[in-house]
Amino acid sequence: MKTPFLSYIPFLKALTLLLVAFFASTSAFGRDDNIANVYARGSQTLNGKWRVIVDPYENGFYNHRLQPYDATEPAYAGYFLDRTVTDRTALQEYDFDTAQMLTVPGDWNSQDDKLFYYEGSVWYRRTFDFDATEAQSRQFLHFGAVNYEAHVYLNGRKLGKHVGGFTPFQFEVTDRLQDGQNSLVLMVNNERHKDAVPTLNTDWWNYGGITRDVLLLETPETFVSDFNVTLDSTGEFIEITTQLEGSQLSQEITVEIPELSLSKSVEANAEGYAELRLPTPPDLQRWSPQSPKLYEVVVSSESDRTEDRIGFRTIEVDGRNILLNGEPIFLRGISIHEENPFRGGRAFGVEDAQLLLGWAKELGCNFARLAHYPHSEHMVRVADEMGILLWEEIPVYWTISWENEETLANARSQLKTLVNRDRNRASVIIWSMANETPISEARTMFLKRLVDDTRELDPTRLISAAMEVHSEPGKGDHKIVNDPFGAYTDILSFNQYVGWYDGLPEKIDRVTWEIGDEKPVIISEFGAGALQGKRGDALTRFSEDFQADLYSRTVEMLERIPGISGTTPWVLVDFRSPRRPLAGVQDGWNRKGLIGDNGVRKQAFYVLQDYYEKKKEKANKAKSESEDAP
Ligand code: GCB
Repeated sequence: MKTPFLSYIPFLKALTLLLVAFFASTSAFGRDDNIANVYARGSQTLNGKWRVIVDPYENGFYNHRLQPYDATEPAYAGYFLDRTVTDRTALQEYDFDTAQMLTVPGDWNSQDDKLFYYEGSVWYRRTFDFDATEAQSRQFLHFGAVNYEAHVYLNGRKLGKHVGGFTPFQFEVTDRLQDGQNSLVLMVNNERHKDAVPTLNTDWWNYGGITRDVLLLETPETFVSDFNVTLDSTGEFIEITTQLEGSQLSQEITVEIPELSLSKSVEANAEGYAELRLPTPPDLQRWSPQSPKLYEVVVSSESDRTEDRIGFRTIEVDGRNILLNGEPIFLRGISIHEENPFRGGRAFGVEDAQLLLGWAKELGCNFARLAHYPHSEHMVRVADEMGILLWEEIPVYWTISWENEETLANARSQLKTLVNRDRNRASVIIWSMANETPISEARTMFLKRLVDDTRELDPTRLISAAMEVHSEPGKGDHKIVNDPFGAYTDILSFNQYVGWYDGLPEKIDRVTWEIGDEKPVIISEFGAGALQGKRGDALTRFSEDFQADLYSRTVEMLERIPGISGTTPWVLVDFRSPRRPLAGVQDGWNRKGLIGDNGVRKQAFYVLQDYYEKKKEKANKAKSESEDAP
């Protein structure tokens, strides 16, 4: 018996829906790799005022049967169509043209009191003009970061979806742009999920929104999409790799460092890839915190030219020592959350980076831990300029879903994007895999996978993770660092809170340390909460006096730790955290900053500054003695 054609229709509809959903999801992450150094490209900024619609029920995304509007193409409804109401009889329940505005980059929580606690979806819309006659051949949309999930639409059609709140992503839009006005719409969702990276529970505020730069980039048809220029581990060679993208892949590539009168050409292979290994010019000045020398590097092909400012240095470990340019260095560090206390909310720009890293400089730092997620590219570029070594990390924090393959894929993708973004930055010396993760076989295998990826992507830098400290029952004064994950890292780093979460500060004077393998040691966190201006004796919790006493004792203790190579106390500035409700003291702020949320330095700031000054003097003395030695 023949089946009547009509009975196939629901099946065909379902199939179409499935196919569309499949194609929508395969473009889910836009381009695989981002274009290197977007700031050297011709671009139009899409920062500024965007129209927004707060959509807690996601009415702009789903119909009343909870089917996504963007699963059919063309879509018949959905806020991303950005329809304007032209007819007074039309029934339309949204209108971007009259909606409220927010500034991009910027989180929504700190721009509107009503959104302070909001975790959910917000639609963003911005229109912009594009002049096809003036433009280069190809256009790409670049987002510095959107927290946490972004569905991106251009002129009513979906470009794709991106997951992960702190890493950049791009879409090619060459064939999607219209001559004249264009409508760019994002649905941004910052809900927390158990299986996400980070997971549900963190000690920082979950700022939502388009939190970093948005740019419309242009390139020639075939262009230099990526390059890496670095000193090899011996310091004898400059190693260069470049990648072309487009239809003319076999081109001559030229790399120049004009200040060193260096220029070399090579033929890219059929895949557009080229590599060069050049003897280091004898007059190359190494990058270091004392002398953060950057060179202009130009990479050109027959069809394209791009550039960057790059420093050259080596970093390695030798027993318990970290060697920068072959010399042992003590890392005088500080941990930093990417927040601007003056404006409130997520920090994002060059000025923010100068403010935060300027404070670190004033403290006497030569090192900073960018906690607990990738900070903006501006932070890393400013650190390159200012001479601050960096530890960078991804938000693999506390209780990640170690057994979930998707969670692992998510963490791997965030790490890869971060490494690709920053591998030309001399300031970055450490990639950190995780923070305070509970020991288990599944956890260690998860992190080991991240280590393997990182070593493959970037064999030139050191690997670490902020691990935890343990004590045997009844022996609380004896601290042991023996996390099995330490076997895979180059540095043993751990957070410890003796005197704050673990006893009172006098305990610091008593503790003894047993630290695993013969590797350099970094105390990646210690600290105490203090409300700026609150006074008391050294035992009064949340007083500046308590915090200063804890710092005095801890810096003395550091000197008793075998192999200590540096520290990044917790933390430069007070930062927002929902875990800190104590009224009149915390009021939603983690108060462990050395600087209050009003920008005023606390007493402990000066204790650490003093310690760093002495460490610096000691290092200089040792250096001049060794130089004087016969
Ligand atoms: C930690 C975490 C950090 C917290 C800090 C604290 O160990 O790594 O994210 O903010 O302690 O203040 O408790």
